[in-house]
Amino acid sequence: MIKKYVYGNPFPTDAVVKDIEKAEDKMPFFETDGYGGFTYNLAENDIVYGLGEQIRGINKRGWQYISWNYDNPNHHEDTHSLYGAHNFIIISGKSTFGVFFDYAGKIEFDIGYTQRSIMHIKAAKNDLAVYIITGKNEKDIVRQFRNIIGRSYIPPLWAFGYGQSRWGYKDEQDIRNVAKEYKSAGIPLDSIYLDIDYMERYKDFTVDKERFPDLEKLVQDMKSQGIHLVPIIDAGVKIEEGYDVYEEGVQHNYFCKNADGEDFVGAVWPGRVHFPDFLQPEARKWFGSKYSVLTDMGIEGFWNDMNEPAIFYTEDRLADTCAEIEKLTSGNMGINEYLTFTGMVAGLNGNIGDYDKFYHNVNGEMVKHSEVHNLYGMNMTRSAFEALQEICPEKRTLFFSRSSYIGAHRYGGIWQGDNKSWWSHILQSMQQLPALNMAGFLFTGSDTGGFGCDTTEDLMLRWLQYSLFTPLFRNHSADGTRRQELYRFDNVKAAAEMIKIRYSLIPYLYSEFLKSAMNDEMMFKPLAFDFPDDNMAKQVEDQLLLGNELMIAPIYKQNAQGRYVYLPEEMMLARMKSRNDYQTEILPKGHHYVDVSLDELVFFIRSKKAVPFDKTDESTSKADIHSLELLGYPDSSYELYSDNGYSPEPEDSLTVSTLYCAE
Ligand code: MIG
Repeated sequence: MIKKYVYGNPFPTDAVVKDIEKAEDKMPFFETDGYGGFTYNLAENDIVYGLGEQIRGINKRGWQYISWNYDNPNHHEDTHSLYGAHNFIIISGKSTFGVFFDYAGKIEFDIGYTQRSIMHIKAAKNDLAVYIITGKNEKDIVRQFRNIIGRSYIPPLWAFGYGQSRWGYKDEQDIRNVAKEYKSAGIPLDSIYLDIDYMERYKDFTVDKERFPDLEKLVQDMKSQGIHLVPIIDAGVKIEEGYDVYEEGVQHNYFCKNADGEDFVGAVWPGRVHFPDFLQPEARKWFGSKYSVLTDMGIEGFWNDMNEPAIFYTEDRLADTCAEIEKLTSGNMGINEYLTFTGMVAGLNGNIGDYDKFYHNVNGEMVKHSEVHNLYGMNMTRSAFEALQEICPEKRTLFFSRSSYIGAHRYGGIWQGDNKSWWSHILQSMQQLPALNMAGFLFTGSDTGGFGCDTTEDLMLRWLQYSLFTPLFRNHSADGTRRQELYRFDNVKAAAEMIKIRYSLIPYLYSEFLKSAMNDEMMFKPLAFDFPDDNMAKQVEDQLLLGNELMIAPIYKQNAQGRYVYLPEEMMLARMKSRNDYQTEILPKGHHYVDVSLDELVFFIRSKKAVPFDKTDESTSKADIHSLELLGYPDSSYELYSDNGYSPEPEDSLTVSTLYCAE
């Protein structure tokens, strides 16, 4: 059952798409203070799940989280905000229920941080809707919630292939080289990503003619090798006379305004920019229509970046800072002046005060950005998704975004933002998955190998052994870091085998993805969601159930030769060096130490189950369900969902077939 409680005058977020009548009774579970504060007393063993893309564990207890979409490439345990705002949690324990705080501005979740047994949620203003969801269990609560927020985005099948990306590919030759090297190393590849350098001076919807003289031909050449090019689109629009996007935006008032009604100026990669006012339906339509510049060249997928929006600096703050610095440096600089000076410079990027300085035009009313901040990225992807439904109505387009709010899951996927080549970020990504699925985000994954910092071969192999299970499977890294295309490592053979295993698993991953999207289920679940009476399962933070058949337990520690795994039931361990060379072994319920060498993938098939496995597939364009075998328990069966991989509605081409395990 879902009940909606309304406080004040909430800004419509469009997160919820079903009509739910406002409840008039007193909200259960929470004490409310009338100022946007909600308090719940946690019992000693209550678990709090959710918050989507937030840092820390699957169980969110013991930290404070702030939903304020934020570009933080240096995030770690101490961070409070990341790129997305996903204000849905489930409290599981003494009472089990779900709660969604539908609020477009800043909202804080103190989950047993200030006081261990108290959860306090505080919205910046008392203008929000709160949904309380009760049900049979956690999965039932998730299903009900997902039902009211609308079906999750389903990407084209090719988006399940392996992708190579790097910030730093400068020209056509770089791209052709990546394709060539992957081919000669015998590693399948379905996509190459174009980062900001394909653009002319970082201007959206332009192509640098010197570095990419004929993008259309490049797109075609790549496609003939089964490779899709996926360009990036940034939120900020460069201020430059003669640039159509800039001029049209100014002319039609499609950009965010400052308090004086002028187009607001920030600075990001292109230098000085305006930010499209994605809250205006007309502006969304206009910006979205621009994607046709690239789809006309044969492009079928995009990633949307910098849409928190990230702001390196604003002109006024820069001017103030410079003036202040002049004063600070004029005399003999003492230590206090020095600290003020460094603080001011560091404080330019992503300064929270800057988000008070611009406005959206919402039906003629100027709404301060900070009050609706968390909706910006969502509406950028919405703009693209809705426009592409008109531009290419016959097929799905790949989209994923960096910033998001619940509701954005209907328009595209998200990647988990700028991580680092740190072992802890494998675990961090895993822990985000179930919470993201709760919030509707199914198409997601991390920058495999790590974005910032220098990767190592062993980190890459272990990361592949985790990421090969995630729907979005992309190797991405930052300019200036160690190169990490798979063909650069000594043990390219092991990496190649991992990628091939991914292709063998795509029929399963895609099938479970479709089931999750169509039935409002989670593709990745904490163990306790399927084993609610198992107290040990509740404590497992580094293993996940994948679909209804698998459990994954990746290695995320350097130099580990294996790891401890908890099996909540008897399971079949599958151990693979390659898809043609594997062993299986049945292990009883309980704790096990499992050896896993660096070139080996280990995963678990749940009791009496099996998964489809394709030993030959090397590209999503050639997937053939007739070559599927079942891997798992004898006499088991699997219900396979498949479709043509591109129709906007999966129902239009869905086949459900039951596969039986031979012996
Ligand atoms: O300020 O486009 O998260 O994936 O490579 C950095 C360059 C801007 C941030 C994205 C990252 C991308 C990078 N971008």
